[in-house]
Amino acid sequence: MLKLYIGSKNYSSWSLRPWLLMRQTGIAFDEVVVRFDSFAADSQFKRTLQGISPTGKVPVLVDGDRVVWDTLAIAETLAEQYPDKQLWPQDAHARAQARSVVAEMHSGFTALRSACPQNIEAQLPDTGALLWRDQPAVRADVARLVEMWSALLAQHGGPMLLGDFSIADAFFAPVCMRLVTYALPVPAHIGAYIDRVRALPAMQDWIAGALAEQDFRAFEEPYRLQR
Ligand SMILES: N[C@@H](CCC(=O)N[C@@H](CS)C(=O)NCC(=O)O)C(=O)O
Repeated sequence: MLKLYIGSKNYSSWSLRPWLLMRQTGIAFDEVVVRFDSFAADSQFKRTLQGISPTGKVPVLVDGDRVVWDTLAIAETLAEQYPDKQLWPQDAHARAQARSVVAEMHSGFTALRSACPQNIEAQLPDTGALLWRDQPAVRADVARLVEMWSALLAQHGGPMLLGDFSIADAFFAPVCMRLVTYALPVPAHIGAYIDRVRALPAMQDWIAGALAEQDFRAFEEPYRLQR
């Protein structure tokens, strides 16, 4: 059985991506949650991952003696291993688009990622309003998302970015959650896409898991002093 090591569901945006991909497409796996305590060398988190993850980070996929770390490598490995699940779109043109936006997410959107860390249980609209007012780089990241998602939804007709659910939607799911947590302004058709992602059964399961954790990790909380 495949084993997926993930971090705290409330905070770990990278973990959400492969978990959602596998759960939503029916790829069976055992989940191993390594909740964040800290990322110090002697933390429980790092000690648990020792000998499993060469980077000491999550997510990590373990398949027998094969270890795959880093979300993009995990997604590609699963797509190769489960061709019938069509994790990438079937059409070569759509697949090239999906790969491009996934790579763009994997290496980019740094302003949005650093200013608006994932925090599913929190509601931070006032913080979001200040970030929106003061950080042009955050506004630029959101503008790029709106442009990208609008074009893909218009071209492929929805409901997901490339038509059916694919790796692309899994990669942007944490961004959808951030836009909600920080109440960043987006047009109605983008809000509707975000709602469809949040309504995916697997996404609902992840959100329920995140809400059940009830941890407060100060190093993941630039904007709150307590829960
Ligand atoms: N590029 C990696 C990033 C993974 C990552 O940064 N994971 C975070 C949790 S969301 C982590 O494990 N951080 C521990 C640390 O930085 O020491 C991927 O795509 O999987």
